[in-house]
Formats: sequence, structure tokens, C-alpha cells
Amino acid sequence: MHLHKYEKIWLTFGIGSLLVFLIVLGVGAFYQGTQPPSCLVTIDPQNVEAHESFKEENLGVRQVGENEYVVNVLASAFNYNLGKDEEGNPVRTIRLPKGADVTFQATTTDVVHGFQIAGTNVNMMLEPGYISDYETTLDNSGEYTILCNEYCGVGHHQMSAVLEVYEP
Ligand SMILES: [Cu+2]
Repeated sequence: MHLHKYEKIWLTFGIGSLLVFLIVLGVGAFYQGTQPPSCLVTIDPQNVEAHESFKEENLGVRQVGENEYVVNVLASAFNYNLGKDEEGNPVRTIRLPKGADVTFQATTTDVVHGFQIAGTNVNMMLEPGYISDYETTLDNSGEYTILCNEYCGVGHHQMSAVLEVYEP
């Protein structure tokens, strides 16, 4: 089989690029231990209550330092469980002061859900069996919509909550 000179150059370049790509990927994955973000902590999706952060009384906003907060979120079709307010009603709006350092910790009890705070960089995929977390500083006050961006079933479009960032 006769190959044109340019074709040989192009094939060499193509196969070479593929090898470089596979070597970089292999070194990253097997030598440096690189994994997808926020899928490192596992949890039993059938028994999330066994994990301290996802006990009913620990859901929602928790202040852990002077200006540090943790928000524990339990997602299920088609709701974000953010705990209960004083009257025992489910919390639909979480309030945090501007400038706060916040860690969002979330997991799901059924299917894959999303956790995105529209207009910010907070955007996680929630997978059954894993705890996803995201650390951020809330730099701008305002009202943000928390929404699911992974199609999870017929009620997917109703799956939302609100984050209110207030001036301290
Ligand atoms: Cu959804």
C-alpha cells in the first residue's frame, strides 16, 4: 500500500497526539490519583441518616465559625430537604450573610440530581452513594435560585429552592 508523504506525516501526528493524550491521562489517573471532583466521600443512599451531616436535625444552614457556614442538603425527587423551620414547616429559603464562607454538602437518596445556584459558580451533580461538596464565599447580596439541572423525572421542573444573601 502506497501512502502519500503528507498522509504519513498526518497519520504520525494523529497517532502521536493520541499517545501523548493517553499517557497524560494515564499518569494523572493512576500515578497522581486524579479523580472527578467531589466524588470522594461515599454514603449509603438507603441510610443517609447514619451520616451525621444528613440527620434530619442537621439539614439546612449550620453556623460552624464566626463567618463560616455549612449547608447540608438532602435531595430526592423532587425536593431539596433543607430542614424545618421553628413551626415545623419545610425550609424553602435559606438565608446567609454576604461575605460568608460557605460549604454546601449534598447527597441524594434516589436518582441523580443537580444542585446549581444560578448566577454563581456553585454547580454540583449529586449522585446516589456520594457526598458532593462545594466551598465558596458569597460575595454578592441578592436572591438566588437553587435548581436541579439533571433531569430526574416528571417533577424535575419543580425542583428548586431559594438562597437569600443579605447585607450583614
Ligand atoms: Cu431534576
